[in-house]
Amino acid sequence: MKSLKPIPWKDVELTAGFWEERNRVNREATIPVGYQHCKSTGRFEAFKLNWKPGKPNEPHVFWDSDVAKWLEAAGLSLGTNPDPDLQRRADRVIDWIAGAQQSDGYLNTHFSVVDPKGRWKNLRDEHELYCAGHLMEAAVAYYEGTGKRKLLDVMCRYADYLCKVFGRKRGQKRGYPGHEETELALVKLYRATGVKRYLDLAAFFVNERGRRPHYFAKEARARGENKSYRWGDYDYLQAHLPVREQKTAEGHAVRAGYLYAGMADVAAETGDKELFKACRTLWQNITERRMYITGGIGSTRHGERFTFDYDLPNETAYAETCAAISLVFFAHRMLNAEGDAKYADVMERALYNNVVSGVSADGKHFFYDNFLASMPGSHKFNGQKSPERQEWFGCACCPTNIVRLMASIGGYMYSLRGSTVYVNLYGGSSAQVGLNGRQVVLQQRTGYPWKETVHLTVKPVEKQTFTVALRVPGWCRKAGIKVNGKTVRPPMRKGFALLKREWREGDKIDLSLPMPVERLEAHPSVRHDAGRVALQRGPVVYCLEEADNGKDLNDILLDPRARLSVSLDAELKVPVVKAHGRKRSKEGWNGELYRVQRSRVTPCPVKAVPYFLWANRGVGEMLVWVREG
Ligand code: FUB
Ligand code: ZN
Repeated sequence: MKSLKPIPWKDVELTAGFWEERNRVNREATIPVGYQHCKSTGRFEAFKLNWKPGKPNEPHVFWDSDVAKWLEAAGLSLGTNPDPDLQRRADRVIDWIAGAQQSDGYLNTHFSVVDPKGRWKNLRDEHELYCAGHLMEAAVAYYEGTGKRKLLDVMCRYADYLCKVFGRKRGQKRGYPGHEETELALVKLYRATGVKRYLDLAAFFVNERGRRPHYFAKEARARGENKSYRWGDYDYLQAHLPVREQKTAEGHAVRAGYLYAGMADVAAETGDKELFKACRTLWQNITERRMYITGGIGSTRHGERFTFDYDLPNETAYAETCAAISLVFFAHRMLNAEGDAKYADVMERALYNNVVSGVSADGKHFFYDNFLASMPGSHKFNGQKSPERQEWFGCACCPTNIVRLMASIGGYMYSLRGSTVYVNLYGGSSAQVGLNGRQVVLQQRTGYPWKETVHLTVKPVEKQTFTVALRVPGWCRKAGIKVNGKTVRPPMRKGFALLKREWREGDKIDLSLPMPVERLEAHPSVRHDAGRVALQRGPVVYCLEEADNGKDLNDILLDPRARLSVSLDAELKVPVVKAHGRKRSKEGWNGELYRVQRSRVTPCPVKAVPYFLWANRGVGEMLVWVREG
């Protein structure tokens, strides 16, 4: 079956509602904040290549990627919201980047000034190809957003150089990125330019990975290293086996997500069924055994990685913002490859929960790891001393990932295959779709994910027969659809309701997606969630916060029969969930640590708020999986 093509972000105007707001906050707050941080930390300056030993702001091995992701966001944003000031700043950054390119096409600040002899000596750890990939993505976004090709030309020169350095011919290196990213970026560059060797290089990187003799071992020997790799057999970087033989998602979660997205891209472009099968197997392992209810992946901060099936601790969850974003990338590619709404369900789960949790409501503060239970004082990592979003991080991968994702969110909403337009995500928007050479506008009006109804207006330039495929989310048990006021029962295919007819200007579709609050149970093998439930309404996972429920959230018991009511919260301006619960009391405990006598349990009100909004009202406890009883 032919794959779906996403409707580009540029052709989707966000008009109102959840994603319009997140995209606006991103534009007005996060992009400027990102610029300031890249400036004040010396990340921009690094491209001037004037750093000398002993000077501050030594260019770090992955600083280039932060600038690239900021620039990608700028390009995306300029494509939908022209802003001369932003364009001027971004153009200047591009001039600096272009000025840092070496005569052979190579471009990397760290290896140009800090470690010039180190070029390509340590692909395993040093992020050179990762940075190259992010710069390629920035170049494509900036070109597509502004029509300016200076950075695109720079990055094509760099990619041409990479095509000479890496490959199977004599004198070439049979290496591949230690931190994946370049694979998917090369496919983007190929799609933007039509230059086939970029796709070939992406396929080479994917197919070479994990082969024996092991490139990383050979490379380490050449560096004179004789101790074994600290992460063991290379599963940390998904190079323990050739990718087609990998059955479980292993290692560093961001790397894994980027690799799988790149594999899906290469499979889509080359028609490689075996590679796509490997993507499906890995997808299944993640979503059936290794993913948090929030769409987070990576269960431990030790190696920021996957651990083993059903190991999903809450208080020590890692669930890095970047990892959830990498899952969104993977899901989007699988959705378009298979036209199956189940992928969009996971994409939506990650977006509304783990991803948006990564940024504060004001767009200026960020989470790196996204716990599902939190006690103030218990998290000390990545500069995160308490469960509060931070202004920035020394390792700034997450804020810069958020900024580019939020700028491109419109690009995830619709897809096209032949004469079928797919609506993947709901949100106030207007999409321009070229159908059989004729223009069709599809407008959405909706208060989703808070409201249950979505109103679509179809506007073909002239009447035309085509199909509007509406995603019926997996969480929704009883969707209702009306066309021009009349109830219809269209056929379903892979989670999409197919509305085929001759559409005329102004035809209306009303979709209702009843979203009662539901108690979700985790698979019995998830030991951390035993005896607990999570509350979910529509795609949004809820949590308890100290601000509403006081301390000791683990002492709260939710009766399985308790009514869960939904009301609009005056302060948060979103629906919150309320119920009557019970709470264990500390009264009468006098210095004992253990005792026979049971604690008193008293009635208490329980209030749950959307998980992604947690920690916007000061520091306090938080809990997603609530005890039931
Ligand atoms: O290594 C580059 C980025 O920094 C990774 O993607 C993140 O997980 C963090 O380790
Ligand atoms: Zn990150």
